[in-house]
Amino acid sequence: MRLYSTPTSPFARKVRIALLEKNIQCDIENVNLRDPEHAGREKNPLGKIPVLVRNNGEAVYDSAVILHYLELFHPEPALLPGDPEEKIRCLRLEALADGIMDATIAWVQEHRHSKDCQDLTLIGKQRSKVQSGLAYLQEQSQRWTQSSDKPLDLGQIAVIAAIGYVDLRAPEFLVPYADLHRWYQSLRDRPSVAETSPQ
Ligand SMILES: N[C@@H](CCC(=O)N[C@@H](CS)C(=O)NCC(=O)O)C(=O)O
Repeated sequence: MRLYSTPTSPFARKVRIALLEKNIQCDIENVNLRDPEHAGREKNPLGKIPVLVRNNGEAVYDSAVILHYLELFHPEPALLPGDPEEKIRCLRLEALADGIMDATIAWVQEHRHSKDCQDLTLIGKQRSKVQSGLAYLQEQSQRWTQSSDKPLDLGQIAVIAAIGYVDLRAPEFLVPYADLHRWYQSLRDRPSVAETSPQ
């Protein structure tokens, strides 16, 4: 299998953490998203990464579908709870974390424009999505205990990727959420988290 990725993509990080947690061998190919001809583009008509190319050549995207694929075809260790209620909570957490990533990316892209070209309404709107998402995660994180021998669940994997990305691009956003940041830091040395840390 081959994963088209970038070193900083939080969506690709979700997949990279899951691959490591499940101990699945996969070639990682970093692409340059600024290159209109990048290798992942022909595999996904949207031109987005991550894209996982299976051994039979078939492409799987987006990150949520890739995680689903890994769970179906490489079920051990399970990243989703068996109980239906817990499973939906876990998938909802993934959706929230993905939303935080989307809003952070939109905020970063707008913020990169020169000051006189920035859409301040958009910046404010995206920032507030990130903040309310983080506030909810902070509340949830009180219930998350993690031991190094227990696999992460899929929701937590997505949350790690989201917090790591906010920490990379706008660390000041995390300041009001010290407990959440502490939870993230407590996982820093876990191999799947350490090896995928965005540089
Ligand atoms: N919903 C998608 C989002 C993927 C995404 O936004 N990827 C970004 C990199 S973090 C990308 O490829 N951007 C390039 C583009 O939009 O052309 C997923 O979960 O995989």
